[in-house]
Amino acid sequence: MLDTPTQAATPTSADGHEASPGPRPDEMPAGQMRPDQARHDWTRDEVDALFALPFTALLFRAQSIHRTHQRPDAVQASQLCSIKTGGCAEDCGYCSQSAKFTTGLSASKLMAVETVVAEAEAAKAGGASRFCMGAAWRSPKDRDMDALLEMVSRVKALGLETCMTLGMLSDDQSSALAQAGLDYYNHNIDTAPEDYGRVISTRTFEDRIDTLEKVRQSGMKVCCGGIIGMGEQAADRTGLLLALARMDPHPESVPINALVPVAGTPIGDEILADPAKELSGIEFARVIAVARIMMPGSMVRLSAGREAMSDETQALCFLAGANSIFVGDRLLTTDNPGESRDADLFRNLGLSLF
Ligand code: SAM
Ligand code: DTB
Ligand code: SF4
Repeated sequence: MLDTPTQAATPTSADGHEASPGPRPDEMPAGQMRPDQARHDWTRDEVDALFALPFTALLFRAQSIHRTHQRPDAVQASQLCSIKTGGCAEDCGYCSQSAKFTTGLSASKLMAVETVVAEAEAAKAGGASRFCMGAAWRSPKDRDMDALLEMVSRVKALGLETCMTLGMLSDDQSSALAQAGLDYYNHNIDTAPEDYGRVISTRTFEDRIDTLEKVRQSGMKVCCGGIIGMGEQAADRTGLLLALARMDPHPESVPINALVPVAGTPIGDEILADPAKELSGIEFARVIAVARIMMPGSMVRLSAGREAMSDETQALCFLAGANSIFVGDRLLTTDNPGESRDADLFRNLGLSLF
Protein backbone atom coordinates (compact mmCIF):
# COMPACT_ATOMS: atom_id res chain seq x y z
CA MET A 1 0.00 0.00 0.00
CA LEU A 2 1.30 3.46 -0.83
CA ASP A 3 2.34 5.19 2.36
CA THR A 4 1.50 8.88 2.02
CA PRO A 5 0.45 11.68 4.36
CA THR A 6 -3.25 12.55 4.64
CA GLN A 7 -4.26 16.19 4.90
CA ALA A 8 -7.34 18.21 4.04
CA ALA A 9 -6.94 21.97 3.65
CA THR A 10 -9.84 24.41 3.85
CA PRO A 11 -11.22 24.93 0.35
CA THR A 12 -11.14 28.47 -0.95
CA SER A 13 -13.00 30.18 -3.75
CA ALA A 14 -11.41 31.43 -6.97
CA ASP A 15 -10.64 34.80 -5.39
CA GLY A 16 -8.88 33.17 -2.44
CA HIS A 17 -11.65 33.64 0.13
CA GLU A 18 -13.32 30.82 1.98
CA ALA A 19 -15.58 28.68 -0.21
CA SER A 20 -19.30 29.47 -0.40
CA PRO A 21 -21.66 27.86 2.16
CA GLY A 22 -22.74 24.26 1.65
CA PRO A 23 -20.92 21.00 2.20
CA ARG A 24 -17.14 21.30 2.08
CA PRO A 25 -15.83 19.58 -1.04
CA ASP A 26 -13.79 17.24 1.13
CA GLU A 27 -16.99 16.17 2.91
CA MET A 28 -18.81 15.43 -0.35
CA PRO A 29 -18.61 12.09 -2.12
CA ALA A 30 -15.79 12.16 -4.66
CA GLY A 31 -16.73 13.91 -7.88
CA GLN A 32 -19.88 15.57 -6.50
CA MET A 33 -20.80 19.24 -6.73
CA ARG A 34 -23.98 21.23 -6.63
CA PRO A 35 -25.59 20.72 -10.05
CA ASP A 36 -26.22 24.46 -10.47
CA GLN A 37 -22.47 25.02 -10.50
CA ALA A 38 -21.85 22.96 -13.63
CA ARG A 39 -21.88 24.66 -17.06
CA HIS A 40 -22.76 22.84 -20.27
CA ASP A 41 -22.85 25.85 -22.58
CA TRP A 42 -19.14 26.48 -23.10
CA THR A 43 -18.35 28.15 -26.41
CA ARG A 44 -15.35 27.48 -28.63
CA ASP A 45 -14.18 31.08 -28.17
CA GLU A 46 -14.24 30.75 -24.38
CA VAL A 47 -12.23 27.54 -24.48
CA ASP A 48 -9.72 28.94 -26.98
CA ALA A 49 -9.32 31.93 -24.65
CA LEU A 50 -8.50 29.59 -21.75
CA PHE A 51 -5.86 27.81 -23.84
CA ALA A 52 -4.42 31.22 -24.83
CA LEU A 53 -3.90 32.33 -21.20
CA PRO A 54 -0.33 32.59 -19.96
CA PHE A 55 0.52 29.18 -18.45
CA THR A 56 0.82 30.50 -14.90
CA ALA A 57 -2.50 32.37 -15.13
CA LEU A 58 -4.21 29.24 -16.46
CA LEU A 59 -2.78 27.07 -13.70
CA PHE A 60 -3.71 29.59 -11.01
CA ARG A 61 -7.29 29.67 -12.26
CA ALA A 62 -7.52 25.89 -12.52
CA GLN A 63 -6.03 25.36 -9.05
CA SER A 64 -8.40 27.95 -7.55
CA ILE A 65 -11.39 26.13 -9.04
CA HIS A 66 -9.93 22.80 -7.98
CA ARG A 67 -9.75 23.96 -4.36
CA THR A 68 -13.35 25.18 -4.46
CA HIS A 69 -14.82 21.93 -5.72
CA GLN A 70 -12.42 19.09 -4.92
CA ARG A 71 -10.24 17.78 -2.12
CA PRO A 72 -6.99 19.65 -2.72
CA ASP A 73 -4.46 17.11 -1.46
CA ALA A 74 -5.96 13.73 -2.31
CA VAL A 75 -5.86 11.70 -5.50
CA GLN A 76 -8.15 8.78 -6.35
CA ALA A 77 -6.44 5.55 -7.45
CA SER A 78 -7.84 3.13 -10.03
CA GLN A 79 -6.19 -0.10 -11.14
CA LEU A 80 -6.62 -1.50 -14.63
CA CYS A 81 -6.93 -5.16 -15.51
CA SER A 82 -6.94 -6.35 -19.12
CA ILE A 83 -9.57 -9.10 -18.87
CA LYS A 84 -9.45 -9.78 -22.63
CA THR A 85 -6.36 -8.70 -24.54
CA GLY A 86 -5.76 -8.10 -28.27
CA GLY A 87 -7.42 -9.32 -31.44
CA CYS A 88 -9.90 -6.42 -31.53
CA ALA A 89 -11.96 -5.88 -34.69
CA GLU A 90 -11.78 -2.06 -34.47
CA ASP A 91 -9.04 0.03 -36.07
CA CYS A 92 -8.37 2.76 -33.47
CA GLY A 93 -5.14 4.18 -34.86
CA TYR A 94 -3.39 4.44 -31.47
CA CYS A 95 -4.20 0.99 -30.12
CA SER A 96 -1.83 -1.94 -29.60
CA GLN A 97 -4.83 -4.30 -29.43
CA SER A 98 -6.36 -3.86 -32.89
CA ALA A 99 -6.17 -7.02 -35.03
CA LYS A 100 -5.60 -4.72 -38.02
CA PHE A 101 -2.07 -3.75 -36.93
CA THR A 102 1.07 -5.77 -36.24
CA THR A 103 2.26 -4.70 -32.81
CA GLY A 104 3.73 -7.96 -31.52
CA LEU A 105 0.89 -8.39 -29.03
CA SER A 106 -0.60 -11.87 -28.77
CA ALA A 107 -4.37 -12.09 -28.33
CA SER A 108 -5.85 -13.93 -25.37
CA LYS A 109 -9.31 -15.15 -24.36
CA LEU A 110 -11.51 -13.70 -21.62
CA MET A 111 -9.80 -14.18 -18.27
CA ALA A 112 -11.31 -16.60 -15.74
CA VAL A 113 -13.44 -14.97 -13.04
CA GLU A 114 -11.20 -16.33 -10.24
CA THR A 115 -8.10 -14.77 -11.84
CA VAL A 116 -9.83 -11.40 -12.13
CA VAL A 117 -10.91 -11.55 -8.48
CA ALA A 118 -7.35 -12.39 -7.39
CA GLU A 119 -6.05 -9.39 -9.39
CA ALA A 120 -8.67 -7.18 -7.75
CA GLU A 121 -7.61 -8.33 -4.27
CA ALA A 122 -4.00 -7.46 -5.11
CA ALA A 123 -5.09 -4.06 -6.48
CA LYS A 124 -6.94 -3.31 -3.24
CA ALA A 125 -3.91 -4.32 -1.19
CA GLY A 126 -1.84 -1.96 -3.36
CA GLY A 127 -4.05 1.02 -2.51
CA ALA A 128 -6.55 1.14 -5.40
CA SER A 129 -10.13 2.16 -4.60
CA ARG A 130 -11.51 1.33 -8.06
CA PHE A 131 -10.88 -1.70 -10.27
CA CYS A 132 -11.29 -1.10 -13.99
CA MET A 133 -11.71 -4.18 -16.19
CA GLY A 134 -10.95 -3.60 -19.87
CA ALA A 135 -11.67 -5.83 -22.86
CA ALA A 136 -10.39 -5.45 -26.43
CA TRP A 137 -13.81 -5.79 -28.00
CA ARG A 138 -15.93 -3.79 -30.42
CA SER A 139 -18.78 -4.94 -28.17
CA PRO A 140 -19.31 -7.83 -25.73
CA LYS A 141 -20.91 -11.07 -26.96
CA ASP A 142 -24.03 -12.15 -25.08
CA ARG A 143 -22.32 -15.46 -24.30
CA ASP A 144 -19.73 -13.53 -22.24
CA MET A 145 -22.26 -11.65 -20.13
CA ASP A 146 -22.63 -14.21 -17.30
CA ALA A 147 -18.90 -14.19 -16.62
CA LEU A 148 -18.76 -10.37 -16.83
CA LEU A 149 -21.65 -9.97 -14.39
CA GLU A 150 -20.02 -12.38 -11.95
CA MET A 151 -16.77 -10.37 -12.17
CA VAL A 152 -18.68 -7.21 -11.29
CA SER A 153 -20.44 -8.67 -8.26
CA ARG A 154 -17.35 -10.50 -6.94
CA VAL A 155 -15.06 -7.45 -7.30
CA LYS A 156 -17.68 -5.19 -5.71
CA ALA A 157 -17.97 -7.61 -2.79
CA LEU A 158 -14.30 -6.91 -2.05
CA GLY A 159 -15.27 -3.31 -1.25
CA LEU A 160 -13.85 -1.86 -4.46
CA GLU A 161 -15.63 0.47 -6.86
CA THR A 162 -16.12 -1.31 -10.16
CA CYS A 163 -15.53 -0.03 -13.68
CA MET A 164 -15.63 -1.80 -17.03
CA THR A 165 -14.73 -0.82 -20.57
CA LEU A 166 -15.99 -3.36 -23.08
CA GLY A 167 -16.83 -1.34 -26.20
CA MET A 168 -20.35 -0.64 -27.47
CA LEU A 169 -23.27 -1.94 -25.38
CA SER A 170 -26.85 -2.91 -26.17
CA ASP A 171 -29.61 -1.65 -23.87
CA ASP A 172 -29.91 -5.09 -22.28
CA GLN A 173 -26.19 -5.40 -21.67
CA SER A 174 -26.03 -1.96 -20.11
CA SER A 175 -28.98 -2.68 -17.79
CA ALA A 176 -27.56 -6.05 -16.78
CA LEU A 177 -24.17 -4.53 -15.89
CA ALA A 178 -25.86 -1.80 -13.84
CA GLN A 179 -27.99 -4.37 -12.02
CA ALA A 180 -24.93 -6.45 -11.21
CA GLY A 181 -23.52 -3.39 -9.43
CA LEU A 182 -21.19 -1.86 -12.02
CA ASP A 183 -20.44 1.64 -10.72
CA TYR A 184 -18.71 3.17 -13.77
CA TYR A 185 -18.56 2.46 -17.48
CA ASN A 186 -15.54 3.80 -19.37
CA HIS A 187 -16.17 4.73 -22.97
CA ASN A 188 -13.86 7.43 -24.33
CA ILE A 189 -14.64 9.77 -27.19
CA ASP A 190 -10.85 9.98 -27.66
CA THR A 191 -10.74 13.11 -29.84
CA ALA A 192 -12.90 15.92 -31.21
CA PRO A 193 -15.90 14.88 -33.32
CA GLU A 194 -14.25 16.72 -36.26
CA ASP A 195 -11.05 14.66 -35.84
CA TYR A 196 -12.71 11.28 -35.25
CA GLY A 197 -12.40 9.94 -38.80
CA ARG A 198 -8.63 10.52 -38.80
CA VAL A 199 -8.26 8.21 -35.80
CA ILE A 200 -10.92 5.49 -36.20
CA SER A 201 -12.82 4.30 -39.29
CA THR A 202 -14.70 1.25 -38.00
CA ARG A 203 -17.20 3.26 -35.92
CA THR A 204 -18.49 6.81 -35.68
CA PHE A 205 -18.44 9.43 -32.97
CA GLU A 206 -22.24 9.01 -32.78
CA ASP A 207 -21.82 5.28 -32.03
CA ARG A 208 -19.81 6.32 -28.98
CA ILE A 209 -22.48 8.80 -27.86
CA ASP A 210 -25.22 6.14 -28.29
CA THR A 211 -23.48 3.82 -25.84
CA LEU A 212 -22.81 6.66 -23.39
CA GLU A 213 -26.54 7.45 -23.41
CA LYS A 214 -27.39 3.82 -22.65
CA VAL A 215 -24.91 3.83 -19.78
CA ARG A 216 -26.55 6.95 -18.32
CA GLN A 217 -30.05 5.59 -18.79
CA SER A 218 -29.23 2.43 -16.90
CA GLY A 219 -27.98 4.49 -13.96
CA MET A 220 -24.22 3.90 -14.12
CA LYS A 221 -21.66 6.67 -13.71
CA VAL A 222 -19.84 7.73 -16.84
CA CYS A 223 -16.08 7.65 -17.30
CA CYS A 224 -15.32 9.41 -20.58
CA GLY A 225 -12.26 11.24 -21.85
CA GLY A 226 -9.72 11.20 -24.61
CA ILE A 227 -6.13 11.06 -25.78
CA ILE A 228 -3.77 14.01 -26.28
CA GLY A 229 -0.58 13.87 -28.36
CA MET A 230 -1.93 11.97 -31.38
CA GLY A 231 -0.81 14.72 -33.79
CA GLU A 232 -4.13 16.54 -33.35
CA GLN A 233 -4.53 20.29 -33.97
CA ALA A 234 -5.05 22.75 -31.12
CA ALA A 235 -8.65 23.14 -32.36
CA ASP A 236 -9.16 19.40 -31.81
CA ARG A 237 -8.15 19.69 -28.15
CA THR A 238 -10.75 22.43 -27.80
CA GLY A 239 -13.27 20.25 -29.67
CA LEU A 240 -12.62 17.25 -27.41
CA LEU A 241 -13.11 19.26 -24.21
CA LEU A 242 -16.19 21.02 -25.62
CA ALA A 243 -17.78 17.66 -26.46
CA LEU A 244 -17.09 16.37 -22.94
CA ALA A 245 -18.24 19.52 -21.12
CA ARG A 246 -21.42 19.79 -23.19
CA MET A 247 -22.51 16.40 -21.84
CA ASP A 248 -25.23 16.93 -19.25
CA PRO A 249 -24.43 15.80 -16.64
CA HIS A 250 -20.66 15.95 -17.07
CA PRO A 251 -18.93 12.56 -16.96
CA GLU A 252 -18.15 11.83 -13.29
CA SER A 253 -14.70 10.71 -14.37
CA VAL A 254 -12.67 12.30 -17.19
CA PRO A 255 -9.55 10.37 -18.16
CA ILE A 256 -7.03 12.47 -20.06
CA ASN A 257 -4.56 10.06 -21.66
CA ALA A 258 -1.20 11.10 -23.09
CA LEU A 259 -0.66 8.91 -26.14
CA VAL A 260 1.59 5.96 -25.41
CA PRO A 261 3.09 5.61 -28.89
CA VAL A 262 3.02 1.92 -29.82
CA ALA A 263 5.18 0.81 -32.75
CA GLY A 264 3.10 -0.82 -35.47
CA THR A 265 0.04 1.38 -34.93
CA PRO A 266 -0.49 4.12 -37.53
CA ILE A 267 -0.58 6.97 -35.01
CA GLY A 268 2.17 5.54 -32.79
CA ASP A 269 4.45 5.16 -35.83
CA GLU A 270 3.69 8.70 -36.98
CA ILE A 271 4.65 10.18 -33.61
CA LEU A 272 7.70 7.92 -33.16
CA ALA A 273 8.98 8.99 -36.61
CA ASP A 274 8.84 12.71 -35.80
CA PRO A 275 10.05 13.79 -32.35
CA ALA A 276 8.74 17.31 -33.09
CA LYS A 277 5.21 15.86 -32.83
CA GLU A 278 5.83 14.64 -29.27
CA LEU A 279 3.71 16.33 -26.67
CA SER A 280 5.37 18.61 -24.12
CA GLY A 281 4.47 18.30 -20.45
CA ILE A 282 3.41 21.95 -20.48
CA GLU A 283 0.90 21.39 -23.31
CA PHE A 284 -0.47 18.31 -21.56
CA ALA A 285 -0.87 20.18 -18.25
CA ARG A 286 -2.71 22.94 -20.16
CA VAL A 287 -5.32 20.37 -21.28
CA ILE A 288 -5.75 19.12 -17.71
CA ALA A 289 -6.17 22.70 -16.48
CA VAL A 290 -8.82 23.56 -19.07
CA ALA A 291 -10.65 20.29 -18.32
CA ARG A 292 -10.64 21.14 -14.60
CA ILE A 293 -12.02 24.65 -15.25
CA MET A 294 -14.76 23.38 -17.59
CA MET A 295 -15.80 20.38 -15.45
CA PRO A 296 -15.17 21.47 -11.84
CA GLY A 297 -17.10 18.61 -10.22
CA SER A 298 -15.58 15.77 -12.24
CA MET A 299 -12.61 13.63 -11.30
CA VAL A 300 -9.96 14.47 -13.92
CA ARG A 301 -7.65 11.49 -14.36
CA LEU A 302 -4.02 11.83 -15.35
CA SER A 303 -4.28 8.54 -17.21
CA ALA A 304 -2.02 6.77 -19.73
CA GLY A 305 1.42 8.22 -20.36
CA ARG A 306 2.70 8.70 -16.78
CA GLU A 307 5.53 6.20 -17.35
CA ALA A 308 7.19 8.60 -19.79
CA MET A 309 6.47 11.72 -17.70
CA SER A 310 8.88 13.33 -15.29
CA ASP A 311 7.83 13.81 -11.67
CA GLU A 312 7.76 17.54 -12.43
CA THR A 313 5.26 17.13 -15.29
CA GLN A 314 3.03 14.98 -13.09
CA ALA A 315 3.26 17.62 -10.34
CA LEU A 316 2.16 20.26 -12.85
CA CYS A 317 -0.80 18.07 -13.78
CA PHE A 318 -1.86 17.78 -10.11
CA LEU A 319 -1.47 21.55 -9.78
CA ALA A 320 -3.63 21.92 -12.89
CA GLY A 321 -6.39 19.91 -11.20
CA ALA A 322 -5.81 16.23 -11.93
CA ASN A 323 -7.10 14.21 -8.98
CA SER A 324 -7.10 10.64 -10.17
CA ILE A 325 -4.49 8.22 -11.56
CA PHE A 326 -4.03 4.62 -12.60
CA VAL A 327 -1.83 2.77 -10.13
CA GLY A 328 0.10 -0.46 -10.64
CA ASP A 329 2.97 -1.31 -12.97
CA ARG A 330 0.78 -2.03 -16.03
CA LEU A 331 -2.02 -0.19 -17.76
CA LEU A 332 -3.70 -2.59 -20.23
CA THR A 333 -0.76 -3.57 -22.46
CA THR A 334 1.84 -0.92 -21.62
CA ASP A 335 3.89 0.07 -18.59
CA ASN A 336 2.84 2.36 -15.74
CA PRO A 337 5.13 3.76 -13.02
CA GLY A 338 4.26 1.18 -10.32
CA GLU A 339 4.01 1.30 -6.56
CA SER A 340 7.52 2.26 -5.57
CA ARG A 341 7.93 5.23 -7.94
CA ASP A 342 4.42 6.45 -7.10
CA ALA A 343 5.05 6.16 -3.35
CA ASP A 344 8.15 8.35 -3.73
CA LEU A 345 6.25 10.85 -5.90
CA PHE A 346 3.31 11.11 -3.51
CA ARG A 347 5.58 11.43 -0.47
CA ASN A 348 7.58 14.15 -2.23
CA LEU A 349 4.46 16.08 -3.18
CA GLY A 350 2.63 15.56 0.15
CA LEU A 351 -0.34 14.06 -1.66
CA SER A 352 -2.42 11.15 -0.40
CA LEU A 353 -4.49 8.54 -2.21
CA PHE A 354 -8.17 7.91 -1.64
N1 SAM B 1 -12.27 -1.63 -26.42
C1 SAM B 1 -12.81 -0.74 -25.50
C2 SAM B 1 -12.97 0.65 -26.04
O1 SAM B 1 -12.34 1.00 -27.01
O2 SAM B 1 -13.75 1.42 -25.45
C3 SAM B 1 -12.03 -0.67 -24.19
C4 SAM B 1 -10.53 -0.66 -24.18
S1 SAM B 1 -9.73 0.72 -24.94
C5 SAM B 1 -8.05 0.16 -24.86
C6 SAM B 1 -9.89 2.02 -23.76
C7 SAM B 1 -9.22 3.35 -24.03
O3 SAM B 1 -7.82 3.28 -23.81
C8 SAM B 1 -9.32 3.93 -25.42
O4 SAM B 1 -10.55 4.52 -25.67
C9 SAM B 1 -8.22 4.97 -25.41
O5 SAM B 1 -8.71 6.21 -24.97
C10 SAM B 1 -7.21 4.41 -24.41
N2 SAM B 1 -5.97 3.98 -25.08
C11 SAM B 1 -5.81 2.87 -25.80
N3 SAM B 1 -4.57 2.80 -26.30
C12 SAM B 1 -3.92 3.90 -25.89
C13 SAM B 1 -2.60 4.43 -26.08
N4 SAM B 1 -1.71 3.78 -26.83
N5 SAM B 1 -2.27 5.59 -25.51
C14 SAM B 1 -3.19 6.26 -24.75
N6 SAM B 1 -4.44 5.82 -24.54
C15 SAM B 1 -4.81 4.67 -25.10
C1 DTB C 1 -8.58 5.20 -20.21
O1 DTB C 1 -8.99 6.32 -20.50
N1 DTB C 1 -7.30 4.83 -20.24
C2 DTB C 1 -7.16 3.43 -19.88
C3 DTB C 1 -8.62 3.03 -19.52
N2 DTB C 1 -9.37 4.20 -19.82
C4 DTB C 1 -9.19 1.81 -20.08
C5 DTB C 1 -6.47 2.63 -20.89
C6 DTB C 1 -5.09 3.15 -21.22
C7 DTB C 1 -4.43 2.21 -22.18
C8 DTB C 1 -3.04 2.61 -22.51
C9 DTB C 1 -2.41 1.72 -23.51
C10 DTB C 1 -2.32 0.28 -23.09
O2 DTB C 1 -1.81 -0.02 -21.98
O3 DTB C 1 -2.67 -0.57 -23.90
FE1 SF4 D 1 -10.36 -2.21 -29.78
FE2 SF4 D 1 -10.72 -0.50 -27.77
FE3 SF4 D 1 -8.29 -0.80 -28.90
FE4 SF4 D 1 -10.20 0.40 -30.26
S1 SF4 D 1 -9.29 1.13 -28.32
S2 SF4 D 1 -8.82 -1.20 -31.06
S3 SF4 D 1 -12.02 -0.72 -29.59
S4 SF4 D 1 -9.42 -2.32 -27.76
